[in-house]
Amino acid sequence: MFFRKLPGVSASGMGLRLSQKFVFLLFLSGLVTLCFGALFFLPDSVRLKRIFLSKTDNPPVTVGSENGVRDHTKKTIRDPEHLRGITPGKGETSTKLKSLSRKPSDAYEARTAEKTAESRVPEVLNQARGINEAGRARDAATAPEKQTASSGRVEHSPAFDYEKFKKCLLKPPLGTEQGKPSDPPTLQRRDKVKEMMKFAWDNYKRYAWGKNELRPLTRNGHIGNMFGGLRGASIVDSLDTLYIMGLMEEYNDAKEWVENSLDLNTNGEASLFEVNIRYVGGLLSAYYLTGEEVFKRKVLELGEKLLPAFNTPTGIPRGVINLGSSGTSWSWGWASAGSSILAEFGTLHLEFVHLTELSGNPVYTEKVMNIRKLLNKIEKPHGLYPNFLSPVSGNWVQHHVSIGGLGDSFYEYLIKSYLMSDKTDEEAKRMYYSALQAIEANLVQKSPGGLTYMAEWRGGLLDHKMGHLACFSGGMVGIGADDGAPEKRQHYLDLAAEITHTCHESYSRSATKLGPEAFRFDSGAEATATRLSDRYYILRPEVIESYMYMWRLTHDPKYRQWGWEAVEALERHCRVEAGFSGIRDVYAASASHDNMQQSFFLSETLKYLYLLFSDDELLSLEDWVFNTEAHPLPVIRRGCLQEQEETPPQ
Ligand code: DMJ
Repeated sequence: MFFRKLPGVSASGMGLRLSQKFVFLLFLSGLVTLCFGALFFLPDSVRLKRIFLSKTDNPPVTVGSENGVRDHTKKTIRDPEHLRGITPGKGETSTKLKSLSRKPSDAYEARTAEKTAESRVPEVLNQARGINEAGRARDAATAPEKQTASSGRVEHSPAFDYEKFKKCLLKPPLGTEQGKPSDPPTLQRRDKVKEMMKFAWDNYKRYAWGKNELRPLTRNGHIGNMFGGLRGASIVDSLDTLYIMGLMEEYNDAKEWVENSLDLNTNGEASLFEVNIRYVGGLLSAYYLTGEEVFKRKVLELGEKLLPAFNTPTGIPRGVINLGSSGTSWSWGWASAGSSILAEFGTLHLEFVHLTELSGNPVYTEKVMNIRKLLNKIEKPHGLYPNFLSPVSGNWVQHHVSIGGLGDSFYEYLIKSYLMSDKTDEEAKRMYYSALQAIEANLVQKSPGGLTYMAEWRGGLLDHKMGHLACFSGGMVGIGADDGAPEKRQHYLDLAAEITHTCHESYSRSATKLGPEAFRFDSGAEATATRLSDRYYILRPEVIESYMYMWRLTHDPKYRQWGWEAVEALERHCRVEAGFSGIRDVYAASASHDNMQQSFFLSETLKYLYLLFSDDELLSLEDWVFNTEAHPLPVIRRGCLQEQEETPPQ
């Protein structure tokens, strides 16, 4: 009817009067707005939505880790050479099912699948409280200062007092010649590790200064796409290692670079997890060890840039964030149905609590407590935590459970949150021990040859494989042994020792005496890789990490001996003329190198080796917890700090 020419009415254009045209345009714009608005209500999977809406809701195609650091950040299409075989879960599920054994109580899976389909709405409603809180936290994230000023909720504590903090440490802390072992052979070994660090560092400095990692064969730098335009990952990851080893000239170069060249105003797409564990963790440790203000300034600036990642309906952050002013975030393209990864959003707690500690701004702790709250509340299959969770609905997306890649450091951060709180964070403690109970009931297995291992769980089916990444769990179970039920202390110590033994077996059964990326316990295999794609070693630390913890807990000399075997193997097979390199096949006596000196080699592998050959006072476990990148963070002794507040300076 709008198009009909009315008799006796002067008209122009399509024969409509001016007022009619106006009404028509009004209607049309209303219609367009309505259609656009309706897009928001479509499920994420609808293509139309992906075309029209911003990245925040949609995975990009090519984001991921290029340099093969973690399983779950590696599914990129950019560097296939490095990625081959580093992607558990990718296309594996169906082929594996044949070899998997069924556990008795898997009716749960069917029940949960039905339930997820039928009762999504009520579940979402159940989480309404969490969502509202996430919403509040979201506001704080986008305008932390405004929030601080206006809400009255955020109290900025007085500026962090470094001197008072130092007084609360139990062991004489810092300085460089700490932890020197009194027996000459151990000291010699420690010196050897220090020499390895200097060699790795010097070559990085010479050929790759300011880049993220060194490529030791081609003698150049590697940037990758994990850190969103941030540079110098090897520098930030090395600060604390250089410092505790007393490599002061090198440490000073590193500090100067952070001061003058670490540019946080980048616009790239970064892994929230990797930036957190390496940059935030590295800068925090450097600050706590040295008291140098520059590290505090930088880490607080960086911390603020991470906050927009939490802008989701549940407050569960997405995996990828733009560090620029847009602050958009999205899920990894490879993570099913736009999900977030347990090991990523579950590995923020330690660093974020310390960001609050240093800034006096509670927003960081609120963010991670909100994650904890949701995880605590949500129903868990057999008490287990699956690896994929929707940041939109707050429901599990798949039922793959792993203590290795995708899950690993979430469990680690539960027990370490408890320890870092000076054993006051009872919720973290409860969650850790009940997760461990579920892991023991469902995943811990004994091989026919008597090796204890942690299998993976795929919706009730066991995959008899253990990843190198999962070998951190020997140390984790060990450090938690003292704080569970007293009657279980010995049991946990035994379990920790058994897992560490199995991981050592995965090393000693190879020609190079280095362990593969994943080893299996089926089809006659016992702690060996059966697939070509699992045979590589990229200078990972987890096995040595467990040796270090087990040494500290038991002082059984075998752990130092195993650590030394690893040093010899690294020297023989990974040391090349211009640094250290990963190798492609641990079962081949003559190595084929992958041309990458990972930053975690300097931050973790060499640091754990150095600690293994040092006295226990160096970064005492009473005072420090290590983040998952081996950056030491101090136990927060609230009582002592408060006492210090009350005591007037002499
Ligand atoms: C490191 O970046 C961290 O240890 C992380 O938690 C797991 N993987 C690598 C080293 O293997």
